[in-house]
Amino acid sequence: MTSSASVCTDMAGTIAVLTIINPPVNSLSANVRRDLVAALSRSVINGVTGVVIAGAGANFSAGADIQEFTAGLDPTAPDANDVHAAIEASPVPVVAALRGAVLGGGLELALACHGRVADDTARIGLPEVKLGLLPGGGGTQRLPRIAKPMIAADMIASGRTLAAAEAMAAGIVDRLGPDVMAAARELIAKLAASGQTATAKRPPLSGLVEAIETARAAIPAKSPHADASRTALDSMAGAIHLPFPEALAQERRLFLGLMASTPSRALRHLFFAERAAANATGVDKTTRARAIETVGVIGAGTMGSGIAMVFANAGFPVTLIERDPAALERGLKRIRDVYDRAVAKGDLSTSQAQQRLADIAGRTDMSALSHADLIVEAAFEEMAVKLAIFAELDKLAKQGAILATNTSALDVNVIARSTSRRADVVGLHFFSPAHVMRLLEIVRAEATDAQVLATVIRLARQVGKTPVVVGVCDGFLANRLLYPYLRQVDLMLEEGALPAQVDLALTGFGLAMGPCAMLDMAGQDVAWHVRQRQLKDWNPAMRYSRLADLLVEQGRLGSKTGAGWYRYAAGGRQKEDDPAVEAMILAESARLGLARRAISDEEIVRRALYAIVNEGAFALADGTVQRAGDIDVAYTQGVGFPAARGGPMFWADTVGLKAIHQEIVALHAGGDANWTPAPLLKALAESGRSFGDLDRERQGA
Ligand code: 3H9
Repeated sequence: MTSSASVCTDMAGTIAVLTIINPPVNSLSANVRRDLVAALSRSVINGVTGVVIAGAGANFSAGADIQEFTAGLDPTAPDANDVHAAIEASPVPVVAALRGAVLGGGLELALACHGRVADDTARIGLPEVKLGLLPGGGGTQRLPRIAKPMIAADMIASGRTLAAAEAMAAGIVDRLGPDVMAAARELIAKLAASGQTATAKRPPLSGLVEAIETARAAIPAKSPHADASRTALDSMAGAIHLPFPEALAQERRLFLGLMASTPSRALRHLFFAERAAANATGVDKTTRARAIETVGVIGAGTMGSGIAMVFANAGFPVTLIERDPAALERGLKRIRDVYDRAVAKGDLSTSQAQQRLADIAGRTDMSALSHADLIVEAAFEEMAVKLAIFAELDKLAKQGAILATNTSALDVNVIARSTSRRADVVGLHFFSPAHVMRLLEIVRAEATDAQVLATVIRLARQVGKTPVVVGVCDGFLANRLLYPYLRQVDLMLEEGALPAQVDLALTGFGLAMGPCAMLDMAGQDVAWHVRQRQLKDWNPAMRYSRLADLLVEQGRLGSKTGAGWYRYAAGGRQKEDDPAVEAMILAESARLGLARRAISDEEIVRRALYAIVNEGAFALADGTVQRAGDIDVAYTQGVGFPAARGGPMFWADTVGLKAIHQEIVALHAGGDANWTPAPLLKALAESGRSFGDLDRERQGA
């Protein structure tokens, strides 16, 4: 055995097995590429009859080292194309042994080999577009020479991953079997007998033109990586009309262009921010998590039934509690309806739906929760109700059970302190609809145990949620930052804008929904309750608009009552502007003596989003949130902020904190305390640093 730092060479008879060792996912960093080329050339010089390339551990390779794209590519190391050229120049067959992740540059490496074998753990794909990139190591050129064109074009444009059997059917994998090394040896023997052909020398399979056009037409207009998908297909088209080396050079050029683009930088930022968000102070990979086998959910309303589905969808047996049998039945029906719709749409098989339904047991007696490892309370949002439930749970839950509340605003410390087991209490703030939205705010109360946090963080990922750990404060993270945003919206309505203009400006920026439509959907009464609470200790120096209160006074609670900022037809599905709302807004401006003025879309976007950024800086300073990246994850996954802009804090960095701070100072000069500049924003702006710099400094600390 010879071994360099990241590639180990073993001899199996006359075959050299080169194993990539670069934990955790064998990304193809500069040292791996360098060591692969060296190990390959050493093997050939030593007269081997074949070479197998494999990955150490569970994965072949998850592709290029994404960090390198930001840190800068090492010009002294061979690039991916150099590695692939060395493989294709090999006088003996080179076979890739695929297991686990075979993604991006990992698949490109395998495509440059003369053959591929896999076991059924292999997950094979070119997900580069999801990072705003395209396969830049020959993937757009070699895949269409190997895989069925429709599948190749779809994989490249959508980033979809194939299971091993699908990859075999598509022509990507030559042999499938449980023992990849045995399969690789057999394939080498066969290739040695028949002679191997470099993939680059093969012609593209026919039908590529049509496949590219089909894939192009299928790119969703609202995809955060639509540009990357289109560019990837442009690159793929090079396989049709350009000689291989020229097509490869074109691919490289297009790849480097995307790599430098803001959407790709934003999507790469979110990739790492999502993973970093799972790290909370005092919790790391060594913190022991508790075993969670059974889950209880209290409350079968919209939230509770959604939460029950989250766990049942991941295979956990769930006990769903509702005191009143009729309310329980309504909750169970809501769940059945969701599964029925999923079956009708072909998203679930009938047996999967039945299994999930069977995993949710409805009960009216809280004592049914005495064996649950995790209990999530999703009852009515009132402190007295929650305290009564936690008092009962304190008596009946087994020792070590995690007691979670799904409150979206109440003080989790107060709830925890009311029990005799404060360390076991945590907030789990799901976003509605709970079974759809990926964001999960994990609210760490003052006494929450590190093991409890570690458990719910791990569990969140297990059930397909993205956890962001936040501290206790009004609105936690996502909602807290929305409050000043919504205040600016109302103030701009008073000054001259109208709901449709505000919504269009912000959806034009890329938000999934404008603020006026969003509140109509969530219910104007929900926001009204929040404002009433906040008004109890309102800072009189903060301008307050009563416009939204007027809506509520008129019974315009949003789509559910047929009217809010808009009026609704067809059971709430069609919204239209309402002259009555415009008249109300104009009358309010007149009452306040405000001369209405034209407000540009740019001003709407700046004022609304700067309010989020400023509050984000306050939340970063007071410890509600650990990283600016956490805010970006929360906003892209919970609030519909466009991922291609990276989240509000990443976006603020692209605008420049100096400019943002200056404008906030100017707005504040008018005397409105809504615009009190966050000291942290000021400090960053004055020292020429960004929120990204702050995260890196905190990580290094
Ligand atoms: C590419 O290949 C471009 C080429 O076409 C052209 C080149 C010229 N690089 O997700 P996890 C880290 S672009 C660096 O938590 P899982 C990750 O940050 C690439 N780091 O585990 C995390 O670190 P930490 C195309 C990477 O089991 C740790 O590994 N490839 C990379 O849930 C564990 O990751 C992709 O887009 C990477 N490529 O999922 C694949 N991948 O522990 C991206 C992972 O410090 N990766 N890390 O937080 C994935 O989709 C998932 O990570 C994977 C594992 C499915 C592999």
